[in-house]
Amino acid sequence: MKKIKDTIEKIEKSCMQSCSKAKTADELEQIRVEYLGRNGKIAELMSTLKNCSLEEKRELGPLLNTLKTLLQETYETHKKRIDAKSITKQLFDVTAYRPHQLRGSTHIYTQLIHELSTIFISMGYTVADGPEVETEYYNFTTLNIPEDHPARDSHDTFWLCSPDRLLRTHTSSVQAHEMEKTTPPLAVFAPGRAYRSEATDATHDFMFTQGEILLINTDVSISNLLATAQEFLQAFFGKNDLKIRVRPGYFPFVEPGLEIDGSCPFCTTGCAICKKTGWIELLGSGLVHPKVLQYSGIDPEKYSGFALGFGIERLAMIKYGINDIRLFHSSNISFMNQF
Ligand code: FA5
Repeated sequence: MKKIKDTIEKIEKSCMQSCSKAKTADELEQIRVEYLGRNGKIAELMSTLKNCSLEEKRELGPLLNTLKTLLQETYETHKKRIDAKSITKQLFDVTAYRPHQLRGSTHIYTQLIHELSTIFISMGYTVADGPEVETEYYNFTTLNIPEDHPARDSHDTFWLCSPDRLLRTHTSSVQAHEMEKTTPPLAVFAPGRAYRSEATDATHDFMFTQGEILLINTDVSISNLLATAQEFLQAFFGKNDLKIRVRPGYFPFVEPGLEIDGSCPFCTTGCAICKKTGWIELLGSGLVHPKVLQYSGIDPEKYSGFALGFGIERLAMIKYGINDIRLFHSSNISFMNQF
């Protein structure tokens, strides 16, 4: 009897030690078989009971049952420990990294907006944001495009089901929001998405990004506008000798309205990009119309300003030689990997 009790104690100790040393599921399984298996140490002890007296059986039986339950629980606890470790290893195995796997990076849209923001911030502008779901008032009316004005038709607007709501057709809609928020002087760069219900082709998309520049102060003149346009284009194309030229343009919210072309950044005598003209159409611009200032409560007798707008994809297409605007949101990995 004493011998059996000693054996019970020894088995308990050695099984628990072995379980806590086990590192793999296989090692633990071997321990389970050794102690709890059909021919294991517990079964062996149970079989010795048949040679004991009834009294001994009454005392040893419950002891053996307690031992069996304890070892079973010890085994379960260590199984959970080993399983959890192997899952963690699968999730965080740093050795799983192999060279040449695809790595994430910022999208070209993000890179362009960051690059443009850096240029304008260095020129003293702040970066502004505005809603893409807009009202007629901010997208058209405050920009001197009243109802029934033919300029509304040229914008191919996506009207939403909610009354008076549309997807903004240009980032000029940010102008009035900014003028209402801040008293002049004011200098903002507003990049963001614009939407037009147009058939798509290599240079037109139904969703594209624009950048809008608005500067309001006392005594703002066309010279300020032209100097800003030239400095911006030189910084963006990385060409200190890039020149600009001006043509008349019509936008109801500026007077006079100007189209600004840049000298071709790729040639001096004419190439395929500038269609052999040496010039590329780059920006729409002009001095802010007095009515636009009045809509936002700014006195046009005291303040003047200029606004300038451009298609961000179109500028990037010229800079990087991209031949189809639809690539920008195509999820085409070979295209994305170039940037
Ligand atoms: C405007 O949107 C004016 N808000 C720009 C402006 C701002 C003028 C401030 C004066 C003062 P426009 O419709 O021309 O103008 O568009 C400006 C630029 O957006 C275009 O030159 C072109 O680069 C880009 N753009 C216009 N429509 C699309 C389109 N469907 N897909 C891609 N880019 C487009």
